[in-house]
Amino acid sequence: MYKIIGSPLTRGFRVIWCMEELGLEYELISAKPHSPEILELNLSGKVPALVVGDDVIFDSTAICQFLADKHAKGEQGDLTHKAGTIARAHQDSWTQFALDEVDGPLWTAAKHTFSYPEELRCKDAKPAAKFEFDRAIKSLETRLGEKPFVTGDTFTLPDLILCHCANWAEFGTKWPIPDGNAKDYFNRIRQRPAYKKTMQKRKS
Ligand SMILES: N[C@@H](CCC(=O)N[C@@H](CS)C(=O)NCC(=O)O)C(=O)O
Repeated sequence: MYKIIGSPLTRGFRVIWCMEELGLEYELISAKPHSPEILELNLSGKVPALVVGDDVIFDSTAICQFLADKHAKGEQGDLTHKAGTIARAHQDSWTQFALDEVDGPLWTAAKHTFSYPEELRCKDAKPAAKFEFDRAIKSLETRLGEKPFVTGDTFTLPDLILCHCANWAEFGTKWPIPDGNAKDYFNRIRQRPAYKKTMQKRKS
């Protein structure tokens, strides 16, 4: 059985949600960053990690893509398009967008608010990161258009990562998403049963 190390209050949320979408069995070790449970596996102390047999995989997106590649049942469903297709190239492009342009500014803001030692925190970093985040949301609104999900009709991994980032922004950093198609898109995704199940774990 898969073992997830990392709390649902962290990017571990993405991995739990992914498991729920795929209907997989897993054990959750709800460990905080730099806790003994993660340091035993990852010297950087970063969560999440996935234990697969004798191996350990780091990085939430790599873990989720691995799980989707391994367990997707449909031709183009279950979180991922098939490797080597144009649809997958667009999906991977969206994944990079989510990480570079949406996760990136959120992480910068977090580092300069609580993660870095106080003497390294820069007071101008947060507004600059917010500028970058707002620009990314505008770009999402334009590129998404009327589509239900970023790659079209199918819910894929970048939708999951983008929605996790939207939660991080709205509920954590307190950066609102303006009314419009991006906000509607996030609210639609939040209706998914696997998302609701994951949210329950976050609260319990
Ligand atoms: N790219 C990694 C980032 C992992 C990461 O930075 N996790 C945070 C918690 S969400 C952490 O453990 N931070 C502790 C640190 O940076 O030292 C992923 O997606 O898993």
